[in-house]
Amino acid sequence: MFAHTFKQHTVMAAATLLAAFALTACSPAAAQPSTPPAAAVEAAVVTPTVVQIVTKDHLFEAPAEIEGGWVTVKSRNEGAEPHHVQLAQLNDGVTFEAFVEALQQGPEVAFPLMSLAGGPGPLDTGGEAVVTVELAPGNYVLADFLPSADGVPHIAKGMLAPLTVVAPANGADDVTVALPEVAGEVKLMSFSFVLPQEIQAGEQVWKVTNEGDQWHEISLIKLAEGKTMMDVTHWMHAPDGPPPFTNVGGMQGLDPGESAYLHLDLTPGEYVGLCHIPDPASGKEHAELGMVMPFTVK
Ligand SMILES: [Cu+2]
Repeated sequence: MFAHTFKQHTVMAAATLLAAFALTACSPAAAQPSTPPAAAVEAAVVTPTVVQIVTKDHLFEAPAEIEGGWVTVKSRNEGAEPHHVQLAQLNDGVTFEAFVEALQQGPEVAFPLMSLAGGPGPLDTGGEAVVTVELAPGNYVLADFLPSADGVPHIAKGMLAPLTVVAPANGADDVTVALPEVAGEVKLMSFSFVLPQEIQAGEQVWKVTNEGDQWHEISLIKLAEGKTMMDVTHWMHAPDGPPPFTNVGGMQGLDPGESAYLHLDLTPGEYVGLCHIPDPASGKEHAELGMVMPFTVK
């Protein structure tokens, strides 16, 4: 996001400079018409790279290497269980092997080694989700932290994969990436959500920004007909029968200050936004600390 804004400023500054130069050059006499200065420095506009990821029980089908910058990540769940795709960048010098070793020592050892870059949220079988995230070149992992019915997280069942992000071949400095048109803004705070005031059904993109002081996400569930948030809470504590909701994606965890784009195609109904990330201080899920937000799609 910062890079994008900076680029716009650079282009504008260059255009101003060129315009000033053109005025000086032309002032003594009426010169012959020339190309408008703005056109001379206009950057090529490209759309984000698209990456398709398939989740199964329990593995990711994904490329091992992709080009970075703004990337549209699509996920499709071909597993029987719900899955999400968390993209996380490993700190400089941290290898995949070192990260796996750290995970075996516990999250308090592994988590400080990574920053969260978003990703498609939880989906039920057959579900599809799309997000657009900014990925700086580096070593990443794809991870699924959702637990199976036996309580074991998918990350421990094979859903942890290395991903190398390389600099874009077309040279990020020469292009402007066309970001999605935004229909609504979502703010992730410690510990609450700000959602668009009115949410209409249909295709739309939300810009999701973490304005909190720690990792946050927004998982979206759609309540089954006649079910309430109370039913969801009861089911989450003691699953009994089919869930009273469906998983419809969302934006996986983002670092504080980061933004990403969540592409949605919503049908009318009752929904809830949730953050399942644990609070380091209390160990509680953010949902328990207030990050539960019911909303209606008309
Ligand atoms: Cu949170």
